[in-house]
Amino acid sequence: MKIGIVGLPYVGKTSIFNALTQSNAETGSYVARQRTNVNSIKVPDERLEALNAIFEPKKITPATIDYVDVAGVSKGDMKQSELEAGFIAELREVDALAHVLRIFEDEVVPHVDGSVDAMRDIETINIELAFADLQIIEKRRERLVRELRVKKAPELSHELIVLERCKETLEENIPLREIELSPEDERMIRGYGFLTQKPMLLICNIGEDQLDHAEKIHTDFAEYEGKPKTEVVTLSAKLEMEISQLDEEDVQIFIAEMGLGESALVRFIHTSYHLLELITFFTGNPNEVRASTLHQGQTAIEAAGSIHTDFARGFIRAETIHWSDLVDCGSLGKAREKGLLRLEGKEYVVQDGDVLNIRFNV
Ligand SMILES: Nc1nc2c(ncn2[C@@H]2O[C@H](COP(=O)(O)OP(=O)(O)OP(=O)(O)O)[C@@H](O)[C@H]2O)c(=O)[nH]1
Ligand SMILES: [Mg+2]
Repeated sequence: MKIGIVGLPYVGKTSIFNALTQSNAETGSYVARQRTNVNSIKVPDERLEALNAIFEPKKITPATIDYVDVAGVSKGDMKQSELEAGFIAELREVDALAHVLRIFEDEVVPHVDGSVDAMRDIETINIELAFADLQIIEKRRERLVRELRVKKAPELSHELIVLERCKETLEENIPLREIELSPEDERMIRGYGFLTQKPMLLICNIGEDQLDHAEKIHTDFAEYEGKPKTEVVTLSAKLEMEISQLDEEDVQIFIAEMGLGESALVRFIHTSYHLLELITFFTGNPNEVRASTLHQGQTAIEAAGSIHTDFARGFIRAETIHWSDLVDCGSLGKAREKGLLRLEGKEYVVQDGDVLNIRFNV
């Protein structure tokens, strides 16, 4: 899973990237703006600890999320063709967008539009993303119209109708993630990598001095939170970046002292999973206990294939048990004795927390 971090200049994108991925990318300079930062995080998961006790493996492999902190260019700086080749091309590949919004007040840090106004900024970025999508639609439409002039092709006519609808939607200032499409149409247009179709996580970047009002600030965005495939997270990038540079022990003390509860980053990760409708399944043996990510509704054979193509090619069945049942039993052997290991076939829809023992033969 890959998440692209977007937003206006100097809103704290790279600070959040650093906090999330424990990186040290440069912040707050012109040079820093030109650079795309890429890194992945290990998804913390308490269930891995419990499974560690059962399998006693040589290594534990958590699930990962990749983050891309795209160079913070804005339209004014570049020609459309350069934008398209640069950061927009990078964004087409991501599964979701995290839009960082500046809420923090700091006279030292300039705002490109002169004042702090997150609602206005959401619209500014939405317009930019919609504009990029409209360009793609325009190009494809021209080609379709040309092709349809010389031959009859029902699937192309249908595509044209769907694209017209997308165009009208964007022109009404509605992102594509908000329209309802049939599953086939959705799959078809997903091929274009439309930016406004991607799920959106709004990250309200508040200052350390605003922590007490975090809930109030969050509720100001309730309207957005209610929209399809949209979630809101409130955190302080600067604070989180500082926390991410502490030792594990100090983190706990610090979080308790600041009254932060669950760390903002853990919240961020959980929200990302929810937004993307992801689930986690586990595999375990004496070598490795591993957490992997799937989309809700994906099947056992897809789970197998996500680990290794051979597992999918030679898939026979998956011995399946919910992780908590396995932990209650204490071992796979005990679980088998008790008849708690189910034999599931290719089409089995994997559930969050399943432990799969994939039987295959190649
Ligand atoms: N006071 C305060 N400053 C912050 C906060 N988050 C970021 N900053 C500062 O804002 C400046 C810009 O932060 P960056 O993380 O580089 O922002 P960016 O969005 O990556 O900026 P560009 O890549 O240049 O577009 C830096 O000087 C940060 O220290 C915050 O929560 N509070
Ligand atoms: Mg940056």
